[in-house]
Amino acid sequence: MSDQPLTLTRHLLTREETTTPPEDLALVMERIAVIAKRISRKLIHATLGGHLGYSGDTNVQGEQQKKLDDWTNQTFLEVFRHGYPVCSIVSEEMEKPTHYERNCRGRSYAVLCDPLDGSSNSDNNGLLGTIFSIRERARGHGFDASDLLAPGSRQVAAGYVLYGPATQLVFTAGAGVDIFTLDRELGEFILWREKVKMPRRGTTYAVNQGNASRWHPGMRKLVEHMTSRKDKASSYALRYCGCFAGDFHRILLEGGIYIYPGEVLPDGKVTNGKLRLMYELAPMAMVAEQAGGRASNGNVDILDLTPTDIHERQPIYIGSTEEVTLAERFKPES
Ligand code: AFP
Repeated sequence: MSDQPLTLTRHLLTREETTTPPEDLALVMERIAVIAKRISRKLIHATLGGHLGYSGDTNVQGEQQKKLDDWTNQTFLEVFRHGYPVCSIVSEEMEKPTHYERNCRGRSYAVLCDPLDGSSNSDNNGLLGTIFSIRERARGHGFDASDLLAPGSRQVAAGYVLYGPATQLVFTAGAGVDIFTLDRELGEFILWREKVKMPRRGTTYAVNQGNASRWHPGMRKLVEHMTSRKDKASSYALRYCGCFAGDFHRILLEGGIYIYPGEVLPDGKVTNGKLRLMYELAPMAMVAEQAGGRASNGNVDILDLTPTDIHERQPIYIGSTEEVTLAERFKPES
């Protein structure tokens, strides 16, 4: 490690390129870093501590909650209770935003999050993540989230934490993508890579191929195209771990594409897939674009979509420019 480890907070306070005041970003990210450290520590002790399995509750999406889903969501709420200048939390696990009036002074922000991404991996020691998006609240906003229903291009910052062999925090505030690794002895996120660039083309694709019988014909043709190359050098390998943050991280560093398409139901109705626009897709799209990659719903760039609901879902094609542009050519969603 370098003799002069650059911590997340110092890095944020000493850069000049963002339009959002660096002090605000540092205050918000200090809270997110505390949450990430708490989750990282909890996960290390989760197996022997009896924190695995289902809680018996379902979330707003009708999905069964794991004990860790609930715990990580509560951790967000506890830590941001004293989280000025963040006055609202929007989470996958809560139907409505939680609002902290005491933090609402002057310029204020909302944090939108998937507290534990890939939670089905929690019972098998697999990869897990936390995805976050930071948006500035409109002056005079109310208790609801209506002012937040704006395109992802309005995010002021976004990123994710990946709990793997190392805990890493990936962050962008619109001036490139930086990756920090948690030094457990120091208890600090230390800058590992600055202004990361995603390769223009990759050699892997990530998709739940078990759903293929419900894909649109265009989506099936796309995967057929990607897997039909005879020469090994230009063919794609399938890599899918069931944690968006984990699959995306590989693509950020090595290139390729992650896909979660819409599905055609037996009655012919078409779904928007599984992933949520505001706290899963928009933040990852901001990271992808800032690293030189792309994110599309098959027709429109993810960052141009205006959500109509905080829990809206959209199909996603995200990763290297070449693969996302190739995917769009197959019109996978029509
Ligand atoms: P959770 O955030 O509810 O755990 O869902 C994980 C996820 O949204 C994403 O991280 C995975 O890539 C995707 O779902 C996996 O879904 P399938 O099990 O349908 O492949």
